[in-house]
Amino acid sequence: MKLEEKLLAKQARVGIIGMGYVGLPLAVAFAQEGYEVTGVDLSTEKVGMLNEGRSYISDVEDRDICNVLLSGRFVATTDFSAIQQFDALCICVPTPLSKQQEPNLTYIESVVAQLSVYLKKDTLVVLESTTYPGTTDERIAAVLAEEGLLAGSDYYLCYSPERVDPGNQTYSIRNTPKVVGGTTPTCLKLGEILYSSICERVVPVSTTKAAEMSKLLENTFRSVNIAFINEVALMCDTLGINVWEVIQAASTKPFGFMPFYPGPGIGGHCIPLDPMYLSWKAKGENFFSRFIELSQDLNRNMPRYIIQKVVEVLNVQRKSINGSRILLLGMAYKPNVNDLRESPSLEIYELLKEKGAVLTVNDPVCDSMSDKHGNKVEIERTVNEAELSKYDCIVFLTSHAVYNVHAIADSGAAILDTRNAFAGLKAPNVLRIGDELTLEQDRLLVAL
Ligand code: SAJ
Repeated sequence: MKLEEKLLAKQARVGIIGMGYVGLPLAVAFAQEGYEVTGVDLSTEKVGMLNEGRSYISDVEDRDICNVLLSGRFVATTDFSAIQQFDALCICVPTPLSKQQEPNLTYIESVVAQLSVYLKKDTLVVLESTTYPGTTDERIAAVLAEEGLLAGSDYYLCYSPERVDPGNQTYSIRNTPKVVGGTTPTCLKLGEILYSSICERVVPVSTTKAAEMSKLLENTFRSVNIAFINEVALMCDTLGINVWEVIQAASTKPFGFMPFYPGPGIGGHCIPLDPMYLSWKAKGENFFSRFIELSQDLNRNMPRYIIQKVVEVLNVQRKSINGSRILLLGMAYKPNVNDLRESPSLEIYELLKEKGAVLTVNDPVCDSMSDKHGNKVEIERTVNEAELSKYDCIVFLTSHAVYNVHAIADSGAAILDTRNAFAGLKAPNVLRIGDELTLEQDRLLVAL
């Protein structure tokens, strides 16, 4: 049976390389659709958990894995030679940045090395990892061509960006449109057939570069707009205007405006990193993206702004950071996800620690944390509301749904709200970023 027929009949054997927040949901989706799926990962621990029906990804339930295991449609392995059995495979490995803020494609390169050994003829290969325009052509097609494997005739090659939004309860793989670019028209057609089985809408584009660029546009759009609203927050702080009120008012415009919100910085493995892939590639062609560099600078300096606000909150109480008891609420990079990667909360922790603060770290969703030296940091998993008044400052960093902001505000402790989570509460002891502090100082002093 030809590959196209196998894909249409869902008799193709599908391999997903990289069992992370992108690969695991994808593997489960294909298995639930009836394909025989093998998840390949370097981690024996992850593979072991998966084959025992246990998930380590917030958006994938244990029962989802158990069901596809029991149906015989899913198995996980660390053995990359399994590649030789696949009719189609999706590469969902990390694309981090180096210390010099340059693309680190070592994970992709090691998978391509395995492909050159095990790739079966006529297999469809799809790269999903977020990367700079040209990666699929230069780092997969060109490398395999040196081994005599020609994309479009010996195998088929596409790029299709992942659009996973961890914690999003509305959008899943099925109802999120899927962009696909192929190295040749036949490659594209096969990619469309594969993804049409699990996505309601597949969006074909002319080349793999266009698909790679579309993903970076999506994420750079977010990074630049978040940086802009962070700058507006600093401006409002200086002008004595409440930025949150201003955003709410601007959001009433039914067209031509899209709200973004200030915060303590940006985290996750996408928004802080992906724009640097684009600016690095552009720089290689002597194009310097000032927008991307500026937005990175603004976003990465927000933790220092938060420290400055903590100083102001303590100063009202005639206290210094050194020796003050400070509680950090929310270490995850965004609400309701067990993920600390690039979280600005981590930098705020380090900056306050350097200044001698006596820190308590709280996060009901994240189960473990290390400091920049790799030392384990105890995480308080619940909020002991009776004890909150002992803190000189509470810094609210991540709006986990389980936090009871009313009870936290009622503690009477000085609270620095970096997410406008306490909006609407008449609590003089709560001070917001991007708002006038001086007006609040008197009220805070009175409240304390
Ligand atoms: N953030 C703000 N202000 C905002 C929005 C976000 O400070 O107005 C911060 C968040 O707190 C977080 C960071 O930016 O620390 C990233 O936020 P995010 O919502 O983009 O979270 P991610 O990185 O998990 O999810 C993103 C996708 N998010 C959405 O589409 C809403 C999307 O940007 C990417 O498709 C996806 O990661 C990915 O994997 O590339």
